This record gives sequence, structure tokens and C-alpha cells, in this order.
Amino acid sequence: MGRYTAYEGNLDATGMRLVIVAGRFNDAITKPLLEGALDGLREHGLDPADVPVVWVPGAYEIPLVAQRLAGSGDVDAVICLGAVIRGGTPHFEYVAGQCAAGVTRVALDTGVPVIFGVLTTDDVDQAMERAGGSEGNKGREAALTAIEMVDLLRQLPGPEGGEG
Ligand code: INI
Repeated sequence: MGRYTAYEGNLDATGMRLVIVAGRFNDAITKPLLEGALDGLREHGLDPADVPVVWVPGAYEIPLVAQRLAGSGDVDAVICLGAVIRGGTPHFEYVAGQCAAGVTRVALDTGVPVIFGVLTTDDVDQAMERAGGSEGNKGREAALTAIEMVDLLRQLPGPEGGEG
């Protein structure tokens, strides 16, 4: 490969102002996701006591709260945690789809990383596997993604993104 200039975020969270938004719905899953996220932040230099956690009723409510936090000017990234588990009705599609679309929109509107640590699974077993089971802990992965993205955006040239 020829010479090129590469950018990649580092995983040192020291001094970062991170906030977690977590859905209470399916909290047997979202609580372990939160533990994983806090573990990940601790391992990379943040005291969990310095990371506010905002609980919302369910994943559908996550984007609105993420928007408030990301737009506050006091937050470097928002980590969203939730668990949407497919039932017998189309409700799943609306909740999961709107949560994902809203999270994306808030990030693009504000220029602040808003991380999608929301499980969307067919059943509870799949969710448990991803909340500290055989597939790891997606809350921890979301926390590391937040750290990496904050550092990456700091390195990149050009104006900060977002419409605000
Ligand atoms: N919210 C979730 O976070 N996960 C789900 O699996 C879920 N299901 O299946 O209904 C869910 N519904 C609640 C939703 O997020 C809102 O709280 C509710 O619709 C009120 O706006």
C-alpha cells in the first residue's frame, strides 16, 4: 500500500464528558448493558461517578433525551442503551426503527456522537447473549465506541458538524 494519512480514535477517556441514556423497558437486559458500559468507561480512564445515567421508559424515548443532552454543549458524546425484543406484533419495527432513526438524526443534527447501544433481537435469549453472555456485552462496546468517536472527531480537521 502507498503512503497515506490515517486517522483513528484512541481509547483514552480521561476528561471526556460522557452521558448514558438507558431504557427501562426490558431492564433485565438494559441493567447488564449499563454495567458493561460503566466497566468499559472505568477501564479507559473514567470514574463512573462522573458519568450521569438518564433512565427513560423505553427505547422510543431515547432520541428526545439524547437530543437534549447532545445539544446542551456540556456533553462530548451520548451513549444510548436499550433492548427492543421482537414480539408478535409490528410494535417492534416501530420502536426499533424510530429509535435508530432518531439516534442517527440527533448525531447528525448536533455533530455530537450519539452511540446506538440498543439491542434489537428476535428473543430474550439473543438479548442475554449480548448483555454479558456468549456474544459479549454490547453496552461495553457502545462505551468504547463513544470514546473512540470523541477522540476521532477531535483529530479530524474541519469545522465541527451539526446544524446547531
Ligand atoms: N421499548 C423497549 O425499549 N423495548 C421493547 O422491546 C419495547 N416493546 O417491545 O414494546 C418497548 N416499548 C416501549 C416504547 O419504547 C415506548 O416506551 C412506548 O411505546 C411509549 O412511547
